[in-house]
Amino acid sequence: KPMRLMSLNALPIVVTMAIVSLLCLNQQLVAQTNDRPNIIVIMADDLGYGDVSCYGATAISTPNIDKLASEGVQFTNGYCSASTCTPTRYSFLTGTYAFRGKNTGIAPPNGPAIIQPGTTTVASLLDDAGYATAVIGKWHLGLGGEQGPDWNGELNPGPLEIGFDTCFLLPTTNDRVPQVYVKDHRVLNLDPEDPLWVGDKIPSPDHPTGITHRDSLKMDWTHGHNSTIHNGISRIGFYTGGHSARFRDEDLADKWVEQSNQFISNHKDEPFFLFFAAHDIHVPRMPHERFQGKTSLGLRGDCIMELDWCVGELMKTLDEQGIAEKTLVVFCSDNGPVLDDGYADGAIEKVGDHRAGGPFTGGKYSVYEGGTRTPLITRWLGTIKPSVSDEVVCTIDMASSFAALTGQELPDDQCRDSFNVLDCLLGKADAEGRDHLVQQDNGNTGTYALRSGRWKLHRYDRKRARNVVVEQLLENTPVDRLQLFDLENDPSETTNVIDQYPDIAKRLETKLATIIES
Ligand code: NG6
Ligand code: CA
Repeated sequence: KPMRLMSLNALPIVVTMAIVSLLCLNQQLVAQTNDRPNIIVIMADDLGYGDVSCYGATAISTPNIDKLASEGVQFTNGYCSASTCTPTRYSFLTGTYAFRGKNTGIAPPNGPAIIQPGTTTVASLLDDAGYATAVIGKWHLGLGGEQGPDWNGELNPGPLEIGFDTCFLLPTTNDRVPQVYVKDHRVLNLDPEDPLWVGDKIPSPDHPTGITHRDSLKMDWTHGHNSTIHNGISRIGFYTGGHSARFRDEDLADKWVEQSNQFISNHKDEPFFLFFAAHDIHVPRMPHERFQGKTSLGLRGDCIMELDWCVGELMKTLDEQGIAEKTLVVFCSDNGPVLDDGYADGAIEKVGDHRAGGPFTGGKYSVYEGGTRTPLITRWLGTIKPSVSDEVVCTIDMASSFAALTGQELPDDQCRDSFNVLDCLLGKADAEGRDHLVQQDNGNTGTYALRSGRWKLHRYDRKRARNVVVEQLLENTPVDRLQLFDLENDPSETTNVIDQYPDIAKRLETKLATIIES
């Protein structure tokens, strides 16, 4: 009896203790979730190492990107994995080298989805970790099943099938048709009475192209880009219809910022992941009127200014929402620079002393450093100590690093080329980056480079390399099949030292072949 009384007396205490411990557990969970920062990856398009002022540009000023760098880690050995868009984006999202995937080269206007549903991606792993996930901006990774995008129906699979909760996209790049937004699975504002047709043949004589109506263009083409005209600019590929869905090039950046700010504000109380895929500074370079003519570098410089403005706007939103200290921001580029990429926009004529690739040789389309060594900055106010890092990190490493940051396990067969360089990204002292990195130009072309410490081996499958000298018209320069450079003494890759160091070249050649074949 006394026992029973005691236990009855103890009951409220037990219940209270249970409630208290449940509350604590709950608080712990909440704390854990709060510890996980929001993540914004801002990926610029075709932005070179030397194109922003914190990386040495003097002909142009990029105050917002510079501020990001001064508040975070500025990498001097930051890379994207390829020197063209689609393979870098593929690798960034999947943590896998693009040469391992099928059809990972520059995607055409009607290209099907390249990343298959079920693949682990940066988005899917953050989705699993409880993040709200969005991609806003340029996609260029294909949409739809094997037949390609059903522009008037459901665009599936796409980002939503690989981990994004929502998307607001330009389907490819803006030099490719069509100029419409895709929101989730549909073309936005499409009038069913005026269906959108995208194809590879001239649709009708009354549909102007850059060849038939060249005089009417507001920006002339120089190579390619002479098919359907929209907004006074002829593009790659043909299309008709979908007029109510079409946008103006000049409004793209504003749209990305507006959509992003909305997403950030809607999700400010939960962890979110935003992939802000800018179109700047890809061709056609047609920034908003308020940026046109504002730099000495012509439209290419004006687009850099517009990109910098976007960065500033996003950071302002984080401040306004009071979440700047809860947000890890990564700024990067998808490949190195190119001046004339098919339109007469004055980029070469106005370049002056500006070196878009900084001290490096080559740019977009090339495996010289300028093709893949690009601005890379991380900022997490209050957590990251501002610094400059010489460690080697790559956009392909975001998958493993974000998995580590959010406590996600990666399946063994996924994200296999992604290294966990989280400590480097967070600017921790003594953190070590990658000891090697494969660079490629496009899809599965067979042209690669392997950086291993101070050494870099180029391996070409053809006799010429593209865009070695960025300040000239795109040219193909003769190259030897194998070249070795000593980045420590020759960061600009001017002198092939393969004859002096045959053993090192052999070691790197074998290592490269092993990675490619593994
Ligand atoms: C090339 C285009 C170039 C650009 C590039 C893709 C021609 C002659 N050149 O084929 O203008 O669109 O593809 O750029 O059409 S990327 O940054 O999206 O990879
Ligand atoms: Ca690009």
